[in-house]
Amino acid sequence: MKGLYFVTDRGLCGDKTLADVVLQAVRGGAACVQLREKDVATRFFVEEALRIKALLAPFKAPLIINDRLDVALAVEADGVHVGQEDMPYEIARRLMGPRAIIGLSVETWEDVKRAQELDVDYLGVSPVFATPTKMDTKEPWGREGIARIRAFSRHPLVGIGGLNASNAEAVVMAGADSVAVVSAICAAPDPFTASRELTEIIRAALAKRATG
Ligand code: TZP
Ligand code: MG
Repeated sequence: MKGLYFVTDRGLCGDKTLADVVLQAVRGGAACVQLREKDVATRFFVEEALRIKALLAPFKAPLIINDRLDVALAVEADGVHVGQEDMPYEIARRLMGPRAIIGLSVETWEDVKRAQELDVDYLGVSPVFATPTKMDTKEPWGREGIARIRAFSRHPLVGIGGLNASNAEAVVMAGADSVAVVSAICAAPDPFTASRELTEIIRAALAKRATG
């Protein structure tokens, strides 16, 4: 998991359709899309996931479903992202198979320690900064938290929470391999340009980190 990771929120898309925002995000360079739906019926979730999957097919970006393993299996998504209260990793792996991308949110140092025994594909460091997009979060990790996890963990790190063009470089330099954003793309007046700008910032920071 590397680069820009786009997480959807249909409530933040304004007059734009979610599918259009996803398309602009991947055109702009997003390396991965997580479909995150909190308030839709299962039938609609499955249908939307199939639409987004078809839309992503020409791009290399994998489709990851937030939380709902049933939906991920139903649409044969590339992966699933689970939180600490969601389906246990081992069961998600058994059901999704060895090739699926499985991400796990870590909110505390205990979570990070426990995750070392799991072959998750990445840790979602949540939240990096406090954000109005998700209010029920624990203490933000900050850049120091990312650096501390980077020094300890064997997993790729995806930072999420309050990330945008003004702090993406610093978060990568602190050790994130990927920067996940919701509002920085969904609520942007031009999601394509926002995605392109973020993609370029992250690419440059990863190159700088690799050589520096
Ligand atoms: N998990 C932790 S913070 C967050 C999620 C889904 C929301 C991030 O939203 P934004 O708008 O990128 O701060
Ligand atoms: Mg969850």
